[in-house]
Amino acid sequence: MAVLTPPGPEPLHASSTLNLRTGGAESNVAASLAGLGHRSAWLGRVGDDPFGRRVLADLTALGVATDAVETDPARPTGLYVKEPVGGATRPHYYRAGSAASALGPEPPAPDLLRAARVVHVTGITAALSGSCRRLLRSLLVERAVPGPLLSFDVNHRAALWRDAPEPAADLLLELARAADLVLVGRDEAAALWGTEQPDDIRALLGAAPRVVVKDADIGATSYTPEAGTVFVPAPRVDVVEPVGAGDAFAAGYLAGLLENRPESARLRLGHLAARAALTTTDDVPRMPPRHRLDPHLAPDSSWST
Ligand code: KDG
Repeated sequence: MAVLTPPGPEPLHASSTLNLRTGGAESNVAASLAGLGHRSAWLGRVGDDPFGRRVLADLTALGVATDAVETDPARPTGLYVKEPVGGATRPHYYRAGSAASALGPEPPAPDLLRAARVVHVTGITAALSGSCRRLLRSLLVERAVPGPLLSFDVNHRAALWRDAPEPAADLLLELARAADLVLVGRDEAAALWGTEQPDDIRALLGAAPRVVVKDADIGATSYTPEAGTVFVPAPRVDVVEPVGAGDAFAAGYLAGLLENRPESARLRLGHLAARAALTTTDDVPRMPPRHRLDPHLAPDSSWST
């Protein structure tokens, strides 16, 4: 998506300037993974319009392969506008009928998907349209593309589900239970499923072999067959803006997984990547270089880089 943001804390209606950036959960993850030194590609759809060209240029500049992105001549690029509200950010979405909402029902670029080690999808895509929901069911539930580890970030965005014919809670639970790795916020599990304790969330997602429960500035708990239960507290951060922190965490955790690092190092890399996102108003943070991050992945190392 294209992202429009007022440059300061002023309300949107009083703003005379908007910054143009690129965002969207899945492309944020791809960009942060590239920033951490991994090869990544984004599979999405943009319109044949200036916003679409900007999205492709930004992602390419960030090191993300966009060769398999489809350009739709008939639908516009999705757009969202971020409004600062108090210390929080309210998103305004302009994406009904967007090019991306016409993704699916078949998985795009199946050869590219089959060749990947990890395919990461999120619940935001499930909120966009019926064909997007069928696409995620096909990938996760029916395993249309066998091979890669299927990673799913629940990413519940209530504003996007308002007009959906299916309740978010049921579908997101079905998709999460079908994934190989689930990333979920404790607050979103509470809001969606009324389940708040990490152990209970893990139990609810029973069939998923790997679950990471993120608890904001408290820390993250992972449940995996190899390491059992591992909790890593979050570093202290002076937050500038939280948008994109979950995506950066996912990228850091996935980078640690791709590097076969111990579970606590995966969570630490997730926290360090999230910290980079929390200290910028851009949805995609500039990742610190690996030689500054890697010394902090050992269980007893300090957080300061
Ligand atoms: O996770 C960050 C996303 O919320 C942001 O990039 C916008 O993808 C987005 C969405 O639809 O909310």
